Amino acid sequence: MEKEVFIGMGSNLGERYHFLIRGIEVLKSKGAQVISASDIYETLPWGNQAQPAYLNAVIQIGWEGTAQELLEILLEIEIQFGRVRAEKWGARTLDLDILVFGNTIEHTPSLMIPHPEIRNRAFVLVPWAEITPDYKLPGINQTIKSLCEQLPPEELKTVYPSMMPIFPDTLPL
Ligand code: PH2
Ligand code: MG
Ligand code: MG
Repeated sequence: MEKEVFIGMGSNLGERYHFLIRGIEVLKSKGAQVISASDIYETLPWGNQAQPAYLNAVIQIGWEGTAQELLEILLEIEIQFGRVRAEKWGARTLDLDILVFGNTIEHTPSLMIPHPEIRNRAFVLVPWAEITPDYKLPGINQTIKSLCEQLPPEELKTVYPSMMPIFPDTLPL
């Protein structure tokens, strides 16, 4: 049965916009059914602040396979777009995180779903609230909109709407 999955996308190196758009296209070619996509936001780096600003977005997809299969495909796509893992929370060309996978709750070293940091991150909650504000996180009886409203104001200030459309007619590259 097809699972409803949310994916957080981020890029802060090179052709950031291109990486997000192409990332979605490659994901589609691997069998993901793209249901909706947020706008793209420009966000200040969270964690290690000595790195360039990010572009972030959240997409909602339908996925027939397992979470492990999806995870492997996301890692493949990250590598295809030149990602090199040097340090935790370091700069990256493309980061694709499974935020939620159906109703699955799994906390193993290779897979943590729902993603444990969702509640603290404006760069995830703000784009997400745009596409499915009333969606309730599995295991937590709270909507995305309400989690967003609970973010500290200084955290909300790290997220700026970007002028970039997520589905342009022509790609920049
Ligand atoms: N991702 C991180 C670390 N810090 N900051 C922003 N603004 N956006 C991100 O996607 C991001 C981050 C690790 O995955
Ligand atoms: Mg990641
Ligand atoms: Mg991440």
